[in-house]
Amino acid sequence: MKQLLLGDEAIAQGAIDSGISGVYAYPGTPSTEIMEYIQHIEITQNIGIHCAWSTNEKTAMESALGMSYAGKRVIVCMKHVGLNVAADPFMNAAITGVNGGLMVVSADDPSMHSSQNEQDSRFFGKFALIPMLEPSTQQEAYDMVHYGLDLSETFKVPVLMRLTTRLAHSRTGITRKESLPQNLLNTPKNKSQFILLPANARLRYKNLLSLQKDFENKAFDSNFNQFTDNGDHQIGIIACGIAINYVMENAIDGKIKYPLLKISQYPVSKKIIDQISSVCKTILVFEDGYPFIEEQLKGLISNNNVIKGRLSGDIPRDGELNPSIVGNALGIAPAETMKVPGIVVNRPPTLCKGCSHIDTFNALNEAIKTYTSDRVFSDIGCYTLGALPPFNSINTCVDMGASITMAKGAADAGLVPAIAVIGDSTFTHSGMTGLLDAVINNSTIKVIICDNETTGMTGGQPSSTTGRLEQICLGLGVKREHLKVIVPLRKNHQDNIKIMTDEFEYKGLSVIISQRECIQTASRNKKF
Ligand SMILES: Cc1ncc(C[n+]2csc(CCOP(=O)(O)OP(=O)(O)O)c2C)c(N)n1
Repeated sequence: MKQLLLGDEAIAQGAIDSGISGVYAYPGTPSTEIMEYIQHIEITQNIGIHCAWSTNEKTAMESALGMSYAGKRVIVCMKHVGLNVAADPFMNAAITGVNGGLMVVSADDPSMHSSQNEQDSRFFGKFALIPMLEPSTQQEAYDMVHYGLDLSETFKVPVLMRLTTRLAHSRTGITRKESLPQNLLNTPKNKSQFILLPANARLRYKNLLSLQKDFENKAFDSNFNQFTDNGDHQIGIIACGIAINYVMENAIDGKIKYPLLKISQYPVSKKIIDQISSVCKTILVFEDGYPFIEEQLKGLISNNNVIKGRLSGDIPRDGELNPSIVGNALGIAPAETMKVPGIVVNRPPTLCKGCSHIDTFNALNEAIKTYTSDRVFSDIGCYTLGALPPFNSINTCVDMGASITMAKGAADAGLVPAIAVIGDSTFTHSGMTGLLDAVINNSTIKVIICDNETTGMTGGQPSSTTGRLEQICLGLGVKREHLKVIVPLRKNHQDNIKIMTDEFEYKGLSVIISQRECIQTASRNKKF
């Protein structure tokens, strides 16, 4: 019987059925539903799968590596920018290798539906020199978790799965496999494998390099990669992951007349590319994200071939692909059924009615009036909407944690006071170390922590700070007399302005915790 699952849920179910003992993750669209599915399914408790949120992607990656060290299967999930945060252990996990199977799932967001950039995680897989999988359907996503964890245990390396928003967030029927039992506790036989002292690391690196041909051969033999020579050699199509669907949506009577190479397992080898480049002079590459394959093709095919894709300008360089873009590039007119009717009108996001951030920004806008309005360094979360009217309160939003550190840098440059606005989850994710820098320097920055007791932007996951935020700040060395807690409510407006104004005048570090539960989680908890 088929089970109707989102791409993210298919990965989660695939992981459960593959015998994982744990999933580690920090929320981030479009990856969040993987962890949420595992947390909410009954079997998780019955068979004891560890599934608590991590404080950030780096702690998630390292915990997963620890679970793999102990011999168990594990997945670690994040959005693409999360992989930047996890990059240090991710890169080094390729050198240590793994013991129990370890799969890293990174969900990319081309078109930036809910992200600051549209970086392509496939570069990280190539950078780390590990095998990579890119599902084109939810069924493949499910199957690839089994396959990937086996591959990871065969070669004793982490395996990266890269997917994109459309696949993560659309549903189809999945046929499940039989469930595997969890691995037994079993630490590595090689006692130096995980000790990356230079002498060991050099050996480990040579070992990783020696596996590259095997990874290529595996990709060549893989059922996830397929070549079909459909006869008309005028153009050859290479399509990766979800893009294969956009090609097939342009099929006439279910058929594409050009040779088609589907790539869903990496590394890309010359052998795979030869299949198509030997029969077609012109090759058109469809890949969501960056021109990852297109760039590599130059080194893999002859000078006589013509490569078309995002780099050549035949396909837009940015944004996600869709059936019309693919159809246009193939010279196929869109069918009437493929045209998107203009009934969905974009509307700008706004803070929820009754959101605590509204009162925080209203007070901040008053308190800052005696200074120039160019000094509020913000961060990523619901409160980033303070950038929009009617607030227009913030001047920056770059990456998680950057509010405090950018404010510090600006204060070091003489822009005092500099103000940082950061959410509670973002604070523990990557704000705490920046605050420690500011404490050590007694920087004249004013850190406003918008503590709504949840990770609001990604749907209300628990926040690591709840119930311990003041102690964390004090523990980091913030002075008691300059650690203020306010309640952002309209009735406290004047008091809150006064507290902010007084702290803005102080030449040194202040932290103001603006604390009121998120209106959404409060109503879910039936407090209203
Ligand atoms: C490295 C990274 N990981 C995850 C995300 C996704 N993300 C954006 S904001 C956010 C946390 C928001 O929570 P909080 O700071 O408490 O603010 P709130 O939305 O509750 O106001 C998350 C998880 C991201 N943008 N970057």
